[in-house]
Amino acid sequence: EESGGQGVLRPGMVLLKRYISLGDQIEMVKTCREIGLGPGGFYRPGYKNGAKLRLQMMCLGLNWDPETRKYEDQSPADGCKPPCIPREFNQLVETAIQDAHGLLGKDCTLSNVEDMLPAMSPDICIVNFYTTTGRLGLHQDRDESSETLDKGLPVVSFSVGDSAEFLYGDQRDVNKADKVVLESGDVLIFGGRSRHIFHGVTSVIPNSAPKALIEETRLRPGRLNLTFRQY
Ligand code: AKG
Repeated sequence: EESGGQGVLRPGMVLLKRYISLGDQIEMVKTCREIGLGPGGFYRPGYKNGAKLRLQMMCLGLNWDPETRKYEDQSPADGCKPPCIPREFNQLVETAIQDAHGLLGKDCTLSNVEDMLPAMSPDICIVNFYTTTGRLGLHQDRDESSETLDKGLPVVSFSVGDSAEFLYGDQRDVNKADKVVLESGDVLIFGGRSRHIFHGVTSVIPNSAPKALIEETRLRPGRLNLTFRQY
């Protein structure tokens, strides 16, 4: 089933369409490129079975290793400490959660929006770059602390560049999953009762990035995705 637009996609899951300004998207690309070329920067991670992920990744704050499924203090690619999360990224995450609360609050049957979608202070940012052939299979984000998972502290995801088809659902079954297109500037938040959803990226849509973004940044064809979590 395909979902179109802005709003509450399911309990605890909110999509803010075209939320990040073009100026902020441009800064985000430039900042990620600069950090990504340095120590603890982009690399092509692998799973335990030896298969490589179909994307480039770097972790900020803490390193998450898809091979061990653990958070650690150094990147497995070069042994360096993960770079810090830029302050302006975290500020954007905080205001996005507040604006999501504003949306949830419009539904007057909800007495406390924080029960539906708890607030969080990110200490981890995973930056993924997908080329136009990139993808990511359905999975759950469940390697954070049991406190975070029990409380349903949200994952906040920024999309920049080419659009992507994003699947989400209660089971690891693409046929039972819902689909939404994530475009450049979109912010997706999933916490509360949606914290454990299966989710993944089935395809990146070529030539769908805003022209001005490409002109200003010379971003390669593909999609940059930043997910923020609290360990
Ligand atoms: C993850 O990093 O866990 C993701 O699922 C990324 C999803 C996306 O690229 O939109």
